[in-house]
Amino acid sequence: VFYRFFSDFITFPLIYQPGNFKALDESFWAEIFWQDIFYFVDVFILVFVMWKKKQYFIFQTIPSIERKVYFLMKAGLIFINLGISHLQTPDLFNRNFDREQLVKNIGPYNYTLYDLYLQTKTSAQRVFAEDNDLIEIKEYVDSNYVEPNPKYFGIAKGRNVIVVSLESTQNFVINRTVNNEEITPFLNDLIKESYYFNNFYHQTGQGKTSDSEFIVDNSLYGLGRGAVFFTHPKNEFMATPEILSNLGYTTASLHANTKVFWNRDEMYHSLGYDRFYHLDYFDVTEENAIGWGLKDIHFFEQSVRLLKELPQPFYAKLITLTNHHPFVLAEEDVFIDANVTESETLNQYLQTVRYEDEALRLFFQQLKDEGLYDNSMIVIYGDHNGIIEKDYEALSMFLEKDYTAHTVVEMQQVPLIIHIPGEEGETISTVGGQIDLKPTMLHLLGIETEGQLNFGHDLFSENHPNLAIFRDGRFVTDKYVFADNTCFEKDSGSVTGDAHCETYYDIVTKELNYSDQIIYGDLIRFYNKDMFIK
Ligand code: GP9
Ligand code: MN
Repeated sequence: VFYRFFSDFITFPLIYQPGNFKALDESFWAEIFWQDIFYFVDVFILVFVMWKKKQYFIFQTIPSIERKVYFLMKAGLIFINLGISHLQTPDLFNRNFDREQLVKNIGPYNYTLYDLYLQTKTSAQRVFAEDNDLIEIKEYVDSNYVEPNPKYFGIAKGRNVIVVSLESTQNFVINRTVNNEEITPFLNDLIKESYYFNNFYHQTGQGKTSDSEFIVDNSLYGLGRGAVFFTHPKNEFMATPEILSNLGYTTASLHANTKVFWNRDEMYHSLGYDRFYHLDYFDVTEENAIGWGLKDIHFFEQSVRLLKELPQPFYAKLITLTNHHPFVLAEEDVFIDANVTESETLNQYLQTVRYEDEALRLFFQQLKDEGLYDNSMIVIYGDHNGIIEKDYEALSMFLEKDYTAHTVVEMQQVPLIIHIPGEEGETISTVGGQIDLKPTMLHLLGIETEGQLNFGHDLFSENHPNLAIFRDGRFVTDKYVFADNTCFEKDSGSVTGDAHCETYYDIVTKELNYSDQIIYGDLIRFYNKDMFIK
């Protein structure tokens, strides 16, 4: 069931965040089928036979020597298996973030043991880390720094920053219609007067929304296993809120869910948020809530009241919720008839996205009414996919594309809209991802980022590397897409020679592993902070 929902294998760190699982109830039941009972048929048969035919079962102690031989042979087999896998795919364990390949090569049982080993290893990593570990990484990051584009540097200087994280919002909904009606009429208009990035990807892993928050604020990758918000909330970071807070901004996060969800209350301290407006600050009633909580329209409305009270300039992040799996809406909130695909989930998704768009329209109106609009920069991005693997085929059909690994990568595109009132805006096709947002935003605010430990690059820079690395090792460049161990041409989607992708292979592995080392080793604590705030 976990794989069905997340297209991923469970890892040990996830087991330590059961608080989140409770809220996933609804999604869990939506993904469980009655046929799943057949997985347990052997257990039923065994219990039945044990009960009826007791004579078949003789319980006796195995002699110690036989036990030893058994375990030795078992261990031997595991090592042979791992050895063969290593020979076949030498990079397998160096790229252990690619769980799909890992499980294919060593099998689910060995994978579980290996994950346990990783769990032990990474837990000890902080203790053994030292300042020298940071030097090589810092050199790598410094050598990849790209200069901001002077045309855009500082164009939003002194403004408030309103970051809106759109739950499960993928880019394919933009400029698309169902039954001749736009799915996102407001956003379609907004992008005409904003910087709209139409080649922008989410890079989240198992930490989903929390990963997107982490990546956006830190310009580091989320972890390959588990969610940083849960595993390393006490680490030292140099996140955007902390940097801005030091420069006199008020920093806040607004989200109408319990404060402990994704361990936000703890993590936000480390990221430098001065204030966290969580569930307790919102007025939630039976009428204004659905599914996971406060409906977006009400969330925005109540948030504007809170924003009005914030000392300016502020950096405020608003996280929406209604467009969350399983995408349920009250009848009065259905603004579009989207019964257009085989998949009921996808149809519902199109409707909840349409609702979210309406909520955004009203939000902008309220910002204007309250005098918060003109002096702000509004950054809107999608946190991660909403449509899961089960519905990829239906989605491919809806998009009129073949269902291939290349199409699945395309589905990982999320919208990024940077709206600066007074600026004309343009559509920009640079290939980038959430990791790029920190330097991009800071440069727009006129704040230098050279010397910071950012793995991303300013999306406006003329030297942006045009590379988006996904947490599982897939990647996209301006010409190629690497997925499912295959190299594709980006535009045509046809398979091309591996050599085109191989050039990026080392960079990708290096970046992901360096970023992990920073988090597991808590390496930023060794960073000389005077160097990064200019
Ligand atoms: C929960 C919200 C959704 O507070 O951010 O989390 P998700 O399941 O999308 O990670
Ligand atoms: Mn989310």
